[in-house]
Amino acid sequence: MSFQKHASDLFHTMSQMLELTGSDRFRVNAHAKASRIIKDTTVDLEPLARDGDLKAIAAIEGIGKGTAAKLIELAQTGTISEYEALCTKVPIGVMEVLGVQGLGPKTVKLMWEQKGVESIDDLKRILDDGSILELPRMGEKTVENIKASIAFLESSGRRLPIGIAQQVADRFITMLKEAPGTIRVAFAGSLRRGKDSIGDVDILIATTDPDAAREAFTTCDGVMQVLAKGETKCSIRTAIGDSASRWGKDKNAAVQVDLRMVDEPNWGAALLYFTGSKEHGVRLRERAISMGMTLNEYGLFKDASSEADFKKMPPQTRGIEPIACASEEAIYLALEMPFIPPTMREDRGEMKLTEPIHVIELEDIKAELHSHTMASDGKMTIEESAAIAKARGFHTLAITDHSQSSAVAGGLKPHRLCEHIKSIREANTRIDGITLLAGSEVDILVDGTLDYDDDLLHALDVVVASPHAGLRAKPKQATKRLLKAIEHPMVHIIGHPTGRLIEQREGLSPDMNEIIAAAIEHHVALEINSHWMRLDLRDTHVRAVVEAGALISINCDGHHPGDYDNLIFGVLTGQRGWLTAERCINTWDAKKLHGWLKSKR
Ligand code: DGT
Ligand code: CA
Ligand code: CA
Ligand code: ZN
Repeated sequence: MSFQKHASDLFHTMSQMLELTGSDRFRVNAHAKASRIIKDTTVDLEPLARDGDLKAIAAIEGIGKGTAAKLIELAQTGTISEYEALCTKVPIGVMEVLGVQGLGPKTVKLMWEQKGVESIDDLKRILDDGSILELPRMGEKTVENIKASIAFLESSGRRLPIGIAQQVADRFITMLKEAPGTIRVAFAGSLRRGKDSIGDVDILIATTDPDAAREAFTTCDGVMQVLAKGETKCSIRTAIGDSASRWGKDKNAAVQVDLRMVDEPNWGAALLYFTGSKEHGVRLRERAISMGMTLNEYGLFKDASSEADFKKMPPQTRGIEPIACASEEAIYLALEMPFIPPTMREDRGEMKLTEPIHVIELEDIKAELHSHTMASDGKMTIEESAAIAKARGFHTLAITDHSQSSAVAGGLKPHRLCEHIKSIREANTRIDGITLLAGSEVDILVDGTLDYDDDLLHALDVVVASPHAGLRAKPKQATKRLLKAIEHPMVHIIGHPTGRLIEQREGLSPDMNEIIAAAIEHHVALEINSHWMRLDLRDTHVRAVVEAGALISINCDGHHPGDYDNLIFGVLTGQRGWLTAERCINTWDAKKLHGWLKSKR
C-alpha cells in the first residue's frame, strides 16, 4: 500500500476512534478532513515526510502543522503515537463492529457504552435477545439490515462456485425478462467468462422502462439489502436460498448482484465492457488507441477526443457516430482481430491470435464416460441415466460406479461388480439408440495401485481411475501416485486428477508437466470433471494439457439426473484452457471412441 493511502486510512480510523471515545466534534472532523486531503492531494507526500519537511507539507491547502507533524512521525517511525494511544482505548472488536455495513460510530458508541458490545459476537447476542431494540433510533428495519450485513460479512471473502452463481443469475434474468419494457437482458462478468468461482453476479439490461426494471430488481424474492439504486446501476445482496443447501451452506449466505442499465443500440459495447476481464478490456482499449480509435462501454469510436472527455458527455448528446457498438463481433472485426469468446478474455495470450480458435462447445459432446447409478452412491438406475444421455444426443454412456475401497460411496466388491457388468450388458441389448459401456471409477490407492486386480479391470470397457482419499499428500508423493495409475495399461481416464473442491479443499498439487507427459506417452485422457464443486482439471491445467497435446475427457460424474446439466461448466472450463473439440475424446464419433477404448484391452 502506498504511504499516502496508508496515512489516509490511519487518519480516517483515528477520526472514528476519536468519535467512539467521545472526543469533541472539532477534533473528529479535523482528522476526517485530513484523511480526505491526504488521499486526494497530487503532492507526493512520502519524500517530504521522510525528509521532515514540515513547511512544505503544511503548505498544502487544508493540512495544518499538527497533521504535518503526524505525517512526518509516520514516515520516520512507522506509526503515529496518537493512533497507538487510541488503540489502547478502543477494543479491536469494536472497530470490527464499526466495519458492519450500515453501522456508524454514533450507533456503535451507544452499543458499546449501553450494551457492552465489544465484538461481532456481542452484537449478535443483542440481536438474538432483542435487546438491541432498547437503543435509541433502533427499529425492526435497521435490525434486519444489520443482520443482512453480518451475514454478508461472514460469507464475503468467499467466492461462489459457478453452479450456485448461475442459479442466482438465472433467477434474476427470468424475472427481468418479464419486467415491462425489457428489450434484452444477459449476465456478464466472470460468470459469462465461465470462471470456476464468482465474486459477484453482473447483469446487463436494455429496457424502455428503467423504473420497472429497477423496481423488479430491488424487490425480487430473496433480496436482503439494497446497496445502490441509481440511474444506470443498481446493486443488491440476495440470499443464495435453495442453492445454499446443495453447497452445504447456510441459507442466509449472501451474494451481491449488480444490474446495469445500458442503451440497446450499443448493447455489444456494453456487454464487451462488462464481461471483462478487466485485463482483457485494458488490452482492447490499448489496441483501439494504437489504431487511432477509442473504445469504451458505449462503442468503438474514431478518436475525436480523449476517452476522459468523452466519458464526461451524457450519451445522448455525444453525437459522435461509433464505428461499431451493436455487437461484440462487430467491435472485434473493427479492431482487426478474430472474435475472442468470453471464456478466453483473460489476457492470457488471446490478443496475439491472428486466426480464431474454435474452442469446444456444449453441442460437441457426444458421450458421457463417468456416471454413477444406484449400484453405488448414485440416485439413478441404468435405464434412467441412459434415457437422459440419449435425449442429449449422446451415442455412448459408460456406467462407472465406485470401487470397493470407497466404502462410504457404496463401492462394489468384485463379485458385485461382476453382476453389475452383466446388468449393464443386458441393459445395452435392451435399450436402443445408445451404447452402454460397462466401466468403473476405480480408486487410485495412496500407493498408486488400483482398487481391483487386472483380470477384473480387463473385463471393463472403461476404467476411470480417480484419487478419493489421501488428498493432503505432498506434491512429490501425489505425482508418484498419479503417474503409477497413468502407467497402468488398463486405465483410460484419470478422473478429477487433483481432488480439489472449490473454496473447500485444496486437493493434490502434482507436477502437472510430468503428469501430462505421462498421459501422452500412455494414451490416457485427463478428466475435466464438470461438477461445479470440482472443475478439476482447472482451466490453467487444461491450457497446459492443450499446449502439450494430451487428451481431455469432459464428464458429468452424474449421481443425480440433474447432474447432466453441469456439463456446460466443464465445457466452459475447457474453453478457458483453449480446448478444441478434437482433443476431447467425448466429442469423437462412436467408432473412433470405441476403437480408442478397445486399444487398451
Ligand atoms: P468477480 O466478480 O470478482 O468474479 O470478477 P468480474 O470479472 O465479474 O469483476 P467485476 O464484477 O468487478 O466487474 C465486472 C466487469 O466489469 C469486469 O470483468 C470488467 C468490468 N470492470 C469493472 N470494473 C472495471 C474497471 O475498473 N476497469 C475496467 N476496465 N473494467 C472494469
Ligand atoms: Ca462479477
Ligand atoms: Ca460486479
Ligand atoms: Zn465419480
